[in-house]
Amino acid sequence: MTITITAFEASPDRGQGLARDTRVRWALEEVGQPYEVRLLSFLAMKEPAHLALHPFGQIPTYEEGDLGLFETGAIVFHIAERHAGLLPSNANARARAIAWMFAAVNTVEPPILELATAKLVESDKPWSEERLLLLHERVRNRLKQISVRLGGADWLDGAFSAGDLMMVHVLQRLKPSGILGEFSNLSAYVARGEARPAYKRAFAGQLAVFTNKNAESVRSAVHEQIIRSNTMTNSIRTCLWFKDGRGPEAAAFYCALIPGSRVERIFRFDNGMGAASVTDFTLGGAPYQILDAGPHFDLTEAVSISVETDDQAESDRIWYALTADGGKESACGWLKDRYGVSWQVYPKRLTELTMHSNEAVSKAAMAEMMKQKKIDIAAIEAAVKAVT
Ligand SMILES: N[C@@H](CCC(=O)N[C@@H](CS)C(=O)NCC(=O)O)C(=O)O
Repeated sequence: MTITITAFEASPDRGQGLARDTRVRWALEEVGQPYEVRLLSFLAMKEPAHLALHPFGQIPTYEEGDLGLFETGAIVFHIAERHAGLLPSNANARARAIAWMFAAVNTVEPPILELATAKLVESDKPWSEERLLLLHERVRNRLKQISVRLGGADWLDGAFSAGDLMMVHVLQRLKPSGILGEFSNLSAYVARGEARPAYKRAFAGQLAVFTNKNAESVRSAVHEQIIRSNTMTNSIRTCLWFKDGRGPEAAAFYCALIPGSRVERIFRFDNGMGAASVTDFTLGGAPYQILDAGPHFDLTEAVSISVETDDQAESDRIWYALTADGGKESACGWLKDRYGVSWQVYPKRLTELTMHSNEAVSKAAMAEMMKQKKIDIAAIEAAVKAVT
């Protein structure tokens, strides 16, 4: 009977193997069962067809004939029960291996996920540093306990089992944090898991999805789904990539600041590394989107929001609000706001003068503008007057 599992069409971890289909792929590779993979977009995961299979609208799922399963613990357990290679035949050893599977998802994974989520979405909070210390300590304690139990052994309880498979995959998420590196036997344990041929095949399989689709589709998969949705009114938007979980907050701030703006909708999802979101909004009539989905890209001055205002007073109002609370003045009417987005803010008189048909006027206006940070239109008018 064909086995079909589901996985992210565009995994937010960009093929690092953290998405949980990797552990199911690994289990199937260990027991030598062929399988097919159905790739899902974030929105398809929340549609009725997938919800019938997975009540929480997540990946992975497992289908085999009439059987539909969700939860990686249950899926890997099912695979291990049906096929030799992942659970010992001795009844007590088998029960202990199953205990390690539960320990991985029930006792070890929750604090690790909490730490990852706190780093991703709470780092701007005033209490973040204190909370991160606490969460690090909680994770460190768990690792200490596993490290003591593992000691110098290769695996947690005798031969490699489904318990090790689950534990190694859970611990992998900690690799970038450096905490795992504090425990040399645990680092070696994870490396030992990753060196298994079955793991390598599973990793390559999930990486191929990312490589085939490339980074572009991480963004476009979400965007495509939004275009298809009924609530969409505009099909073209400038999309800004955020990575710190403050996308919805930024959109609300911009909309409160610029007349004729509104937040149209916020779509939140868990991208496997923590909370992510897509915020559609209209800024002074222009459609924008913020895709806030992890640390892959940085904002840059190469993309800026250009605001032409009626007069100096309106420019000043917007300028002061955008440069406040961590924003930064740049040159010639440019600034970077507290979220790292670049803006150009200038009264429309500046455009009239710098694009004037009289070259002496446009040159004088341009030369004066180049000296300024916030645009001072009176000084520019004076410079123009001096040459005409
Ligand atoms: N406890 C579940 C967790 C499943 C899970 O969190 N899946 C993530 C991907 S690794 C997901 O689908 N996230 C998207 C979402 O929740 O919307 C399991 O082990 O299967």
